[in-house]
Amino acid sequence: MRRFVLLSLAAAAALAACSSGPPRRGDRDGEDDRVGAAYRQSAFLTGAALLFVQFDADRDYATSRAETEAGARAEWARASGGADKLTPIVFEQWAARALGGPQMGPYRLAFDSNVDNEITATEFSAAILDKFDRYDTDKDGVLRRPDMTERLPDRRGPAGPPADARVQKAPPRR
Ligand SMILES: [Ca+2]
Ligand SMILES: [Ca+2]
Repeated sequence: MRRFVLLSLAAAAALAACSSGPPRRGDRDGEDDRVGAAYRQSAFLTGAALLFVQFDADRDYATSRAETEAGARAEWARASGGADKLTPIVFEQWAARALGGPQMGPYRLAFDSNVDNEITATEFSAAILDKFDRYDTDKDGVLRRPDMTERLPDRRGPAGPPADARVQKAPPRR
């Protein structure tokens, strides 16, 4: 059973920008096979996954909920610089550094739960823990690398998308 989750357009764009990005159909069958194989070995990773990897304090390739809570507190301290709220501009600056770009999810509105244009420490941690719970599909309280990556579909499969169809089913939205 193939499972598609995640992914923002920005993540796909970032992937496209790297040297081993999505293939173009080659002129020769051999080239097409080679590029197709590389494409099938590619995977998506979200900005949230970057945080969860960072939160793995004991470096056991598994991020527990406790590590995530501690990591969210530490990240709040870095993002806020001691302020009690994040303005949109400050959030975008943090997102650019921590998530890989201002257009990488999770987006600001996923954090600003009361939509008052400011993000409090409580909102910040809650949004990150919400992401943790959504990624933790088997509900064992731990995220491992396979919980955070998605393989691209085989573009040449019978039901596969065209080569430029980079986005699969959207993640659950808040
Ligand atoms: Ca760990
Ligand atoms: Ca708010």
